[in-house]
Amino acid sequence: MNMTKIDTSLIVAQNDAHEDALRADYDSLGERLDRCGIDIAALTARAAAFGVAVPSWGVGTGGTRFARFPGRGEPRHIFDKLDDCAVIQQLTRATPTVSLHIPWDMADPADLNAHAEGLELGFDAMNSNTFQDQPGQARSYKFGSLSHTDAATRAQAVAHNIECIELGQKLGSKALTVWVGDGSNFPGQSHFIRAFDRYLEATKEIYAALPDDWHLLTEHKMYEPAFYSTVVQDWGTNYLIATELGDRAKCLVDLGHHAPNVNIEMIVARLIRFGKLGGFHFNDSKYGDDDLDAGSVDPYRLFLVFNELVDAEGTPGLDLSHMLDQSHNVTDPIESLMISAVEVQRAFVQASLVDRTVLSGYQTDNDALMASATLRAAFRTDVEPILAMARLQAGGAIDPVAAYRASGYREGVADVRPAVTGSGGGLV
Ligand code: LRH
Ligand code: MN
Ligand code: MN
Repeated sequence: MNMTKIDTSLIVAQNDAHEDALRADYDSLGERLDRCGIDIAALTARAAAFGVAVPSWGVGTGGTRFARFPGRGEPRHIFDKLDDCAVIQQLTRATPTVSLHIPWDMADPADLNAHAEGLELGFDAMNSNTFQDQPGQARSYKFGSLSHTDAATRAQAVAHNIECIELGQKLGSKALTVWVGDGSNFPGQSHFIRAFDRYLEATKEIYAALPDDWHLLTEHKMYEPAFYSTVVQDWGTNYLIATELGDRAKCLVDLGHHAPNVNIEMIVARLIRFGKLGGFHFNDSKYGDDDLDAGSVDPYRLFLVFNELVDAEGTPGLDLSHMLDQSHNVTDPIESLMISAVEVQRAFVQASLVDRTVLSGYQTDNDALMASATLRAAFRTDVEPILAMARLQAGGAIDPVAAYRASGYREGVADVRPAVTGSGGGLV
């Protein structure tokens, strides 16, 4: 059963209005790329094969610790969230999977599978949550989870992660992403070495429960919610964790989790070199973990990250989980996620244009100016016709936001999903 969320005839009608112009732009770009020895059809197929997972939590309006201003038709539960994710995939054809957050999305796996199958969606990495307390939970995470001083609290956090793996196995997931908020707010509050030892010991128990064909992705973050020290604060610590745990433990890089001005693309290259890059949470930021739409502030940085990834293609064992991780406070989350998925795909295609033989020659000759110009030439190329053609050929929309707005989907769900009033802060 295919539960199409947007009427396909509407997409066809919308595309009809744009198709002639797209074909003209596509042909013209094709000629230009051909002069550089690049086959536009092959590049379009490459774009079409690219996918980034949508975070289930991203389709609800986000918030800050000050306030949350819900929009119309907020998803009530994971099944509404999956419906919204299906719209994103139907129109962009770039988001075939959804990344769940447990327990926010806890439901019967048979129901989750049936609903996702009907929407032609799959499940990507599972995300555990030991940074909030849940109703009825025996021990509190106020002072940490996997690194907590209390053994029973650590055991509870380990058990939750194993539960996430077990649920994920029933959903066809192949990775567990572990992010903990553990840390301290005051100098002296926590013993750095002992806290990290406790974290390692607990995380090894999770790793022991990992199926052979799974990855354990640990996600570092410099600060927040702890403001003085964080147990898994940077890529160095993350690398140590992945190395201590074993081959199937890899580092997840969330673009918003670094100090301002940090050279993230270089971290990416280092992790690739030592076989420890596992995946991404894409978003953009200006100041910290802003969770802004991918590519909205610094698209060149996103391109530079993909430049490393494309350069490393074919590296044995490089098998990445690409996910978005964003909070949409002032936009319709479906629109933001569609635009973001396309921006990530755009960076991938632009990075695929880099002439690596030429670049390597400039690097060898220490021709800094021409090396950087080679990258910028790829970044400046407007690959929109390739992205739009990939969508058109796959049954998506040439202009996803326009098609979405014309469909009236948001108004339709607002009629059946009760209005939600604003609240204080929070992620959910
Ligand atoms: C932490 C984080 C992590 C969580 C998500 C909700 O800031 O990036 O990935 O699971 O946000
Ligand atoms: Mn994240
Ligand atoms: Mn984050």
